[in-house]
Amino acid sequence: MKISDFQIVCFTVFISLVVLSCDSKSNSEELAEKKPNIVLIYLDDLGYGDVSAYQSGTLQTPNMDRLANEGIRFTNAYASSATCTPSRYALLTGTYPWRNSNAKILPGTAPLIIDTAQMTLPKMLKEQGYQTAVIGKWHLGLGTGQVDWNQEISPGPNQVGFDHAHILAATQDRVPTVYIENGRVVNLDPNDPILVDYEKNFEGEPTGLDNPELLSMKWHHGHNNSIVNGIPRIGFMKGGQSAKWSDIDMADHFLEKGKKYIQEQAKSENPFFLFFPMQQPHVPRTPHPRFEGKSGMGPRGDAILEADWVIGELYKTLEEEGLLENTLIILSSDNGPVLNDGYYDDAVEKLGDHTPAGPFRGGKYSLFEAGTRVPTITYWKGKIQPGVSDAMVTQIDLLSSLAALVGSGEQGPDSQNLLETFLGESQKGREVFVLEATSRTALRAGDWVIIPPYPGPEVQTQVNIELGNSKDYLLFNLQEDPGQEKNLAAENPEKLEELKKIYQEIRSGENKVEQLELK
Ligand code: NG6
Ligand code: CA
Repeated sequence: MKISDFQIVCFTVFISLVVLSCDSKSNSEELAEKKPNIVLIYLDDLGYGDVSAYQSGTLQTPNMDRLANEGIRFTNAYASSATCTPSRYALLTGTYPWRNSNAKILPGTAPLIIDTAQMTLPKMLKEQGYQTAVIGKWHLGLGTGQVDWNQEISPGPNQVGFDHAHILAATQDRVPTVYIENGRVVNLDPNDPILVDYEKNFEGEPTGLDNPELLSMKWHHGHNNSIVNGIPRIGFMKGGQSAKWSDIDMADHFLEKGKKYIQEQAKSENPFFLFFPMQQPHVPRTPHPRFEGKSGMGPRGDAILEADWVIGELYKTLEEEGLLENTLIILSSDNGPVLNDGYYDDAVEKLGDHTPAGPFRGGKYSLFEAGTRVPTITYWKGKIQPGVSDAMVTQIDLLSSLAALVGSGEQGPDSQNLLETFLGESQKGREVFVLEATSRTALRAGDWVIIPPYPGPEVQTQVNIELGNSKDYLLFNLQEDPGQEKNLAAENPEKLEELKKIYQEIRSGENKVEQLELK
């Protein structure tokens, strides 16, 4: 049969119509298709061994395990610091925290430590058409000095790239113990203004130190200032009664906000970025009564189970909204684990055989591995093939890597583009990394770590954690000795000298990290 001209014309018209109908999608629809949503779940003080997929502890965390087992489980991933504020600073700015002397554990009254002119992860994503939100713990400072908590509080998250912000200002153990939404304290009664001070108490206000009879949780060290909900806190606060949060409902509170945000965004054509920094298992550990006793390890274990449940609920929400195939989920922690961090809460007594630090030495505040080596997972249904990655990646690298994902050329000052590694398409990680712990630094290079000499106690006795302070250089080979038991400095002086040189070059800013070649 011969094909007539008429048939050819009909066929051409048909093809053109098909092409046209595909083309008729709006720009933002196409954008949304190309650019995945990003949900960054960031726990507070969760240790490497606290996630059961990491096969070291005895807690069961099925929801985190699902992400780990069906995504990539990173075994060599680092928070940038062994404490909260510096890690968060590095995560959002792609800058080593030790470059900013203000990036250290902040009081609730500290000013914002991110320059509003600085490039940030949410700003970069916003420029690429993303809606951005932070829901959870902030701890990067607010305002410029003297914050009036009864007025609009600015600058804050909204001024560094977040379209929407529902936060707690600092930590759960620091005042003010209120939620702040887009610069305003939530549920504040103007007739009962909030006053906050970190130096002195307000006359007549009870404190943990003077009024032990009012406490439902006892302080062990620090944490003996104002009492809120029977829990003594760091810092003094007066007023704002109607705005005070309920500690046991905090997980449900942030979950509800997170779910609502995802549901709203599902209706929008733009991709979204949800930064979801959770308060668990930081002190005071106040799991909802439904989780009480569930772990057999006291409130710390129960709070981790609660967090795991929240993560499962967020996952379910993404699933129900049909967003799983178009959402990259990243999960990590801001620093390593601690048991007694200032309250008597049975974390030490009921630990049993659980190993929050996994196979590593130290913990929160420490230059040893457990301070910064944290559980880290990437999950993207249908896009990321399940696997385990031993590549060295750090939270500093998320800025450049996610920029590459969404088609932005942004590069954080110290951030490396490891997108393929984060997506499991490559096993190539960083060569070198300068980690930080309470204003001290150490170098990880290849399989090696050097910790320079630091004065100060070897063990912080109150929290019972080895800090990594020593009179001499410490040198470890992590491949052979992940527990950092054997100091090789004396028997391998060549390696020590090689690493000292690299460390000094990076710290003095002479060399960009990427340019360094390990022998
Ligand atoms: C410390 C607190 C600790 C915790 C930490 C910050 C005392 C004695 N200890 O100063 O309880 O709040 O700061 O933790 O006050 S972080 O995870 O936010 O860095
Ligand atoms: Ca923390």
